[in-house]
Amino acid sequence: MRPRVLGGEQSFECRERLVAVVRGGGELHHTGEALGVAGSDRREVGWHLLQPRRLYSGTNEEGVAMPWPAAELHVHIEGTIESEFLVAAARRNDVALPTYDPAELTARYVFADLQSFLDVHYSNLAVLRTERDFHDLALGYLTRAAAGGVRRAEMFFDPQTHINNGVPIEAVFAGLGSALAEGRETLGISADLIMCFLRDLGGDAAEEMLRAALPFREQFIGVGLDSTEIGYPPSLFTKAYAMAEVEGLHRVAHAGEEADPSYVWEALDLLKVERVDHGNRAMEDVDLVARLRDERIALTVCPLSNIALKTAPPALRDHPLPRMMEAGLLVTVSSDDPTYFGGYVDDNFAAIEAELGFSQQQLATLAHNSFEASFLPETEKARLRAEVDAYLVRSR
Ligand code: ES4
Ligand code: ZN
Repeated sequence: MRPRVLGGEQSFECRERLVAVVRGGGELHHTGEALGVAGSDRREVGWHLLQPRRLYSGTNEEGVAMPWPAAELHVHIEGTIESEFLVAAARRNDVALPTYDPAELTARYVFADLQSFLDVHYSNLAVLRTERDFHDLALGYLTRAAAGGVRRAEMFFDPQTHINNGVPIEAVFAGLGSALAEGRETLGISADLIMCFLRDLGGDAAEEMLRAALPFREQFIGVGLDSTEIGYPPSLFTKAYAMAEVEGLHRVAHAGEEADPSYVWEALDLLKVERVDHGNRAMEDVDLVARLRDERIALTVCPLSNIALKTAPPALRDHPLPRMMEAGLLVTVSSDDPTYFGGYVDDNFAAIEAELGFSQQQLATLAHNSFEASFLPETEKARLRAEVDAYLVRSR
């Protein structure tokens, strides 16, 4: 058992159990033990954190506590790299780390702002070298996400980082693609990829990246924009997003995480985004709030990320999430980079319930919104919203 206390001034305490995702005889198990899976049949797929069930306030038909059914619309697959996985991949690929003690690595995940996080995050990614690394990373996340109630994941990945590390783009797509297929088959989780451009590499690099990814067009459903925000406004990426639109790709972008509302306006007007990632600072501009509300543009808010990166007040109880919902915005809750920020989607839901005092009805609205704002077909959205309704009835 490894207790983990979320940082800052939060009183919310989240206890999790570190669990290995183990494959034996073709089946996936999540367990800290070998589970009787013997010898060469056993392979650790990844290390992810499983939530004990007692934090969940709803139940299944048998009365067993269960996490809310939800879609995760804002998760960077690279940000799910648990320290144990990081160490295992570093050893396997002969990549140097500052320490090989997973607990020590995790203890260093204390950040002053977005950039101080990105520096650690991108430096850690040097351990990802092979198709297997990408497969194991994504399958570990999907296993953990499914255990936490995620029915649908729209996952960001940063191919420019891996290409710059000397990894062939084929290995990235092959590893992620096979993990998604396996997740669908063995876990029943629906998942797709959104390719992010690194904004600090600029617009020309984004266009070049998109052209290089077009042979793999069927393996991703959209484009996004991440990394350092301030100084790299959406306007730099107008041409890359226009190319993406021609290709029939969905368009989202991080905006208003650290930078002012003009970045959100640009993302809407110039990039024609269908969702805004974070978007917290949109609340500073009443005209922008009205536009987002009227056009039903979703904001993928990440409460534990905001606390960890100081893009929201230090205590979760002061988070703007309730005000965003009261303003009529289509708000969803996601984990962003769960390894670094202290939790997965279900942990974010549990934290909101504990610290913001959200009612079951309010949590159901967030779960509903997550499916509504997803890129799933309408029939799938309706089926999953009905699942939320059934959960709500049992949770009262
Ligand atoms: C990110 Cl929290 C956040 N913001 C911007 N870019 C990112 N990449 C990974 N996490
Ligand atoms: Zn993000």
